[in-house]
Amino acid sequence: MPRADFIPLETFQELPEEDMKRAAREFLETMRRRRTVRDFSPRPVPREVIEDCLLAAGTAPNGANRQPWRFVVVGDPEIKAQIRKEAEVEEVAFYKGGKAPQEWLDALEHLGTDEHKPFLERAPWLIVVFAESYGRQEDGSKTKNYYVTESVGIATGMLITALHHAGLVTLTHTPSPMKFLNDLVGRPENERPFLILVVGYPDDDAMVPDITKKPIEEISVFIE
Ligand code: IYR
Repeated sequence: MPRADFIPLETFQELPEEDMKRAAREFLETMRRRRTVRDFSPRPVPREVIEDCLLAAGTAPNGANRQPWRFVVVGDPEIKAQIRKEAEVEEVAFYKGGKAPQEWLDALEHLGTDEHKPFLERAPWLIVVFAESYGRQEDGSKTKNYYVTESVGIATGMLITALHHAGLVTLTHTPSPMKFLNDLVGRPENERPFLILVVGYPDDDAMVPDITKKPIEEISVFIE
């Protein structure tokens, strides 16, 4: 790769310390309102909003700026129904077919999840996130990507944050294995399904588990 041109950093905005503290606290409050939701409303969400949130996700830092992600946004009811059907086959094997170890089922118990995934049809959009394991040059030869999992994980986190900020709810769904998604949405073999992000409005009577997040002492160590 030829060296990029370098330009002055003109987008950085410093905040006075008081404003910085307020901004950090307010954003914490915004993020504390985010909940993973499983009860979706069928209300439509404009495609434009999804596109802007995807562009926000696409600003993520990533290995060698390869941007090794591909977001397949499914609104087509028939494709959604097929995704639900195939995901539920895997989920039945997981929950009922003895595939999940008892320890894993015990860990999920408090969330009340099961093999039924109606949200895959009911929510207006499914964003199938693919990780591009390697790239292809025009002549067909492979190019390496770097830190693919980290990069796609960061971009997905930013996508979830952008959608929450836009007033929507999401569910990160990971049927396993997910290879069926390549065929259903027509992605090549160098792209690996990462997760499905279910996006929309919550149902009026949506319920969420009464769970808490760890406090600062449990999630951090400061060495000053
Ligand atoms: N993929 C299954 C199981 C599942 C696994 C974990 I780890 C969760 O946090 C939630 C569910 C499902 O979607 O039900």
